[in-house]
Amino acid sequence: MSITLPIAMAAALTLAAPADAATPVYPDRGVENPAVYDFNAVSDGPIYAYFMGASAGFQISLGLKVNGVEIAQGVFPINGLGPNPAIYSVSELGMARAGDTLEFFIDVVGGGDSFRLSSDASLNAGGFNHVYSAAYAYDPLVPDVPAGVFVSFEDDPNLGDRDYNDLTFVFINVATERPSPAAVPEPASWATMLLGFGVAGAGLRRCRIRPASASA
Ligand SMILES: [Ca+2]
Ligand SMILES: [Ca+2]
Repeated sequence: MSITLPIAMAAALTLAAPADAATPVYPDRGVENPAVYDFNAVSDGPIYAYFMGASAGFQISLGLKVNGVEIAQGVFPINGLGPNPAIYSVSELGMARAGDTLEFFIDVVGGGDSFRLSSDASLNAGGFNHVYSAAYAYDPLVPDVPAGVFVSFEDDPNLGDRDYNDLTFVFINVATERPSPAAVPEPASWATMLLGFGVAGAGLRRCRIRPASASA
């Protein structure tokens, strides 16, 4: 795609990611994605969603459940539910703690029906898998979006074309696998870490004290 595209043509493509960006693409179009993802929070803090584009005719928005509790819905509405979001724009979906179970979902209005499709296939009609996920590496062509977890949705309730590109995001502070028990630090590592925290804490205390003594 050339950068000399007429402005009108470029404007019509604003919801689609540029072809030269390093956005993952579902490799087996036409086949249900067999991969199952265990989405969970990496650390205590906010979950961010970057909007990476849409290829959908339905009205769709994004939502999130943390440990089964809905904390966001109606985010990034497209196709008439609200003003279409700017590509690569970001939204804070809410807070989670390390290891919390995350369920992303889309609410869809279209085809004379409205329904919710979850990243947890067991919650979907027919048990269909409606998401594809892959690691997203930082792309210098897309400087607004940090490295994270790419997730794209298939919005057809019966899976339809299985292109898994109908609504696409990069999520931050999200992992697709729980850390294995083997990844828990050994006691010696804990001791080192705690020592590190102690040093960091002492540093923080010094930082807090310094302005007070300077102003005295
Ligand atoms: Ca599709
Ligand atoms: Ca599509």
